[in-house]
Amino acid sequence: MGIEPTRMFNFFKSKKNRTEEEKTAEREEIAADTALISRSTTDAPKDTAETTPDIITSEEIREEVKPMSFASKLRLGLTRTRQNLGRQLSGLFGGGGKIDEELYEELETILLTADTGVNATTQLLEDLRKQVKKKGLTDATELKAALKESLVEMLKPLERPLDTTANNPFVIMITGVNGVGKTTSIGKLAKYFQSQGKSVLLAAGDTFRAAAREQLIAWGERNNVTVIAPDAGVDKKSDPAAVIFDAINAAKARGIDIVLADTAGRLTTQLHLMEEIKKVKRVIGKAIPDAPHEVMLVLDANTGQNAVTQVKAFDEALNVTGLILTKLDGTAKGGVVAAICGQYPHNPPALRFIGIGEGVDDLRPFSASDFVDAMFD
Ligand SMILES: Nc1nc2c(ncn2[C@@H]2O[C@H](COP(=O)(O)OP(=O)(O)OP(=O)(O)O)[C@@H](O)[C@H]2O)c(=O)[nH]1
Ligand SMILES: [Mg+2]
Repeated sequence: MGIEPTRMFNFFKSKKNRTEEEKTAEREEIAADTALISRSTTDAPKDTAETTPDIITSEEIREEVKPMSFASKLRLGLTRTRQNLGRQLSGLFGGGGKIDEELYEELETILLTADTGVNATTQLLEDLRKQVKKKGLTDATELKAALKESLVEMLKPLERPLDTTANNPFVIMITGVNGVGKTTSIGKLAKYFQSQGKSVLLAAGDTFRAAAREQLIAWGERNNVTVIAPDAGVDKKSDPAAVIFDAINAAKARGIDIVLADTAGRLTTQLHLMEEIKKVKRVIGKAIPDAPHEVMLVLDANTGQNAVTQVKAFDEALNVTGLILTKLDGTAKGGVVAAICGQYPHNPPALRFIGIGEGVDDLRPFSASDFVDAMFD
């Protein structure tokens, strides 16, 4: 947005052709303002010398600037989930009392509001009832520990870290709906694999948005990683499958360990785009017969129950092997992790990583017990 040429001209003209009268008026105005400012500073109470200055010890400063551990960050990130769930559970269990049907019913409502989903909630309550019977629990205060135990047990099957050692290059195809954090997660993953001594190559397979290419190249530069991207000067949109195919061949030639292939965001209802992503997968298989070795679906924790629907639709189209759950920082919907288990009670897809911030280090392998600890007070 710029100033229109005519308006700009008038502005200069008016500045230049002001009368002496106008100039004097302006000088007086400025002088009045200055007097007001100096008066307000001289009139200020002189109590600054009498108050004791804040003393901050160097230890406190060091504590303040110390990089936070991932566990503390996870705890901080899940504050809203914890406040939502924890406060209600404390209200329910804290005062003690009998374990009766009314209590189970209230617990059911609390779990559902934390986006745990119907299936997972039913499963959790069943497990809790079993524990109460087996351990002979009688008081409500004992239920919190029991619920934590049930949750850890439920989430444990999600905890299956990604093993990339079986293939070289190991090809990871990233997919998901728009804006969930695919490209950001690729940047974080590049750093993660590099820290394990692995070489990484990025494939800019999101040829839909012009900015996507630049975004990935920026990540590549920051991490000192090669990015295979379509030529910026080409008008016609490049075929994402072809870009990723070239990237895999480049990785083979260079002896790279990991290929991270970005793709454009798409809604599961956009059938032509779902067909396109299936084609991307097929073409990857032409570069290396058993590739992609991981089809990673990125989910935004803020979408709550919708994330479960996305897992189902992408799994049907692509056979998803792993998940990344992003933006757990600042959401009250952390219970969605349990909802995913509820959808796949026997064999849930592996939750490989969780994202708890926009920084390059804000991605870590999922741990069920750390997660549940961070969810509760
Ligand atoms: N707070 C927070 N923000 C995140 C996290 N992961 C990604 N983001 C932000 O989410 C926004 C979208 O991220 P992208 O990586 O561009 O998402 P995308 O899925 O590649 O988007 P499209 O390519 O447009 O579909 C950016 O502002 C990221 O910084 C996270 O774990 N926490
Ligand atoms: Mg992207």
